[in-house]
Amino acid sequence: MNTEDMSVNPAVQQMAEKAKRDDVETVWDRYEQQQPQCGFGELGICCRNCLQGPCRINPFGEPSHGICGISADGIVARNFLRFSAGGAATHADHAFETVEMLSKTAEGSVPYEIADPAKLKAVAAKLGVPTRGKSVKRLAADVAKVAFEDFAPGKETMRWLTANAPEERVNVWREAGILPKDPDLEIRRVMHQTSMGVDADYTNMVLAAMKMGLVDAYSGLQLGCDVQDIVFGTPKPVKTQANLGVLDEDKVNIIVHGHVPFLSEKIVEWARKLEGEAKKAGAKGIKIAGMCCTGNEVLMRKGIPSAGNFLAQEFAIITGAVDLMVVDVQCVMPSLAQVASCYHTKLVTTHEIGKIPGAEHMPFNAETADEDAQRIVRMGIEAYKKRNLSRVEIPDIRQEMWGGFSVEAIEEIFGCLNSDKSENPLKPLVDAITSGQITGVAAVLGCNNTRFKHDSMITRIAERLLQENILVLTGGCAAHSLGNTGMMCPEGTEKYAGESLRKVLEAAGQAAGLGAAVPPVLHIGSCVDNSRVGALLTNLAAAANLDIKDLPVAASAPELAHEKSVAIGNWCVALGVFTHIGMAPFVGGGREVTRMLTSEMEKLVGGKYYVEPDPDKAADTIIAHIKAKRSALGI
Ligand code: NFS
Ligand code: SF4
Repeated sequence: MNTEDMSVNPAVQQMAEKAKRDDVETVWDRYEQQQPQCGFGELGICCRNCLQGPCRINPFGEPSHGICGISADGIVARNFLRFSAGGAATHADHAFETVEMLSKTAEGSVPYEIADPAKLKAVAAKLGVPTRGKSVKRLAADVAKVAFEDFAPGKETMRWLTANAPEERVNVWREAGILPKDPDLEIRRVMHQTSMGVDADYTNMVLAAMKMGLVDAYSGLQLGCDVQDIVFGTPKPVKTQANLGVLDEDKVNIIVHGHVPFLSEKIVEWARKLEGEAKKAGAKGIKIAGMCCTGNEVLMRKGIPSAGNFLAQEFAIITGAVDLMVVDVQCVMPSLAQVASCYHTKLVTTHEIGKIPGAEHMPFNAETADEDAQRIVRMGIEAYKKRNLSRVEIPDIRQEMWGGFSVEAIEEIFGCLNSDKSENPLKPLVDAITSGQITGVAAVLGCNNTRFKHDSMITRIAERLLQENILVLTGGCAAHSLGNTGMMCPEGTEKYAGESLRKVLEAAGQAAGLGAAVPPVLHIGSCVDNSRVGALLTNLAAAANLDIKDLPVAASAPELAHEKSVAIGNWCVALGVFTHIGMAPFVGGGREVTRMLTSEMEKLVGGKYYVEPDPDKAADTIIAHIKAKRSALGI
């Protein structure tokens, strides 16, 4: 494959050339080896849920049923539901880990502190946990207890759901029968429901998939994000840099990759403390760069530069300048061990469920977080000494990028435009939308996927939306893509935003004392932080006195790949949001399932999926949707 066809990012293209010269196999070589990919799988009409299979359906005739008698729609819905449960499980498990950490932090048995007592109080207040007269640690323990109860049986639904979702939505979900009881029960139930000889009713299973979206959102995203803000701080606007050029030839380069920030925060801390040792080893210091969602976490709170996203991970190592890459869970390519073995790079796995043959496994424990992080940073310094300078080539490409746009930060910034400070802080944003200065709000989120030229869909769609004066929120891998293009800094406002959007962003930047315009694409964080999109839409709807489903807003995961992105998509639909995805999540072989997801759901919950692999067509439709919502509101 031509390197220009792999990515729109010139730094990745340059490294793809180097990979060829260095004779390193990459994701794109394996992609080609997989062609043509199985058509049955792509349509979602193969089943191996029992040992009589695998069964597959002929989309054009016979066989039209599996051996047990299940229909194409039944198989498709069952696969889609299991896929959604996979996503919900990863986020719920991630969040559970953060709650364990919060509880241990409150006990004082781990070397972490509550960085944001104000957020702790705000979370407690929204849960109805009394705060008065309690010490920070006592309150943290009480909040952790409520969180643990959310995983336990015996209630109508999770407290994190009722505390965060608008009441109107909770009623809609109850009515539709998709209100989840607790994450562990619901995920277990889906495994049961989708086993052979249980559910054959596609409607029932599509609804259960929506329920998985709510599990994902409120026992995963919102819970994880709240706890991480409490322990590490709620993000505030921060300026940093993006792209492979952030790696530093003169320093020990350590990349933090994965998802759970407890490890990466400690690595950042110890990299600073061990600078002296790096200097003794002949380096000018230690450079930490972030990858994927862990990268977003440390970018949002610590201003750590972004090295890249999912499809850039191998190419970072191919620079020959990465001394150590440390990973935990999710979206870590097993191929990293192979790529690292072609250079001096040390690959370290740290999580008991995320081991990779060929990598060094160094268990990371909360109790010994400081010792573990020190050891890992020192391993990086050791590896630096073995760096082969003749193999080093760092693309001279980096871009200013801003992050840190939590809902709190967004409200603070736009609230500065209020002349009466007692007004709702989102009123200026609502006014700008009502007057048409801002056409609407769209969240461009999600992964990379080898089905698309790396970052091409994400960047083109965002560019088109900005031209139409639509304010863009981003997170996950999409944030790295848009950061690299320069859409996430004040110059991006000048270059990419439509005129009336630009004026609002300039005024807000000035009023808030940022010293520059607010970027037109706001970085809300990792994929767990997608809860911030839900929270912002909830607050916007409240400020406008409307339901979310009536707002001129949309969501898009143009290059979705992971099961998580589908679980999140299901939540967006259930929230009442028009949700674009770049490909059908293996449901094309079920005509009725497809119809439900892309049309029927709208009648039930107000949102629906829209599938379109062409970025310009997708942008046209998203823009038309937002404009139609405006007309319906008479604005
Ligand atoms: Ni989100 Fe983060 Fe990226 Fe997709 Fe993976 S890193 S949690 S799943 S690939 S955006
Ligand atoms: Fe075939 Fe039914 Fe078994 Fe699936 S569950 S493999 S369709 S017999």
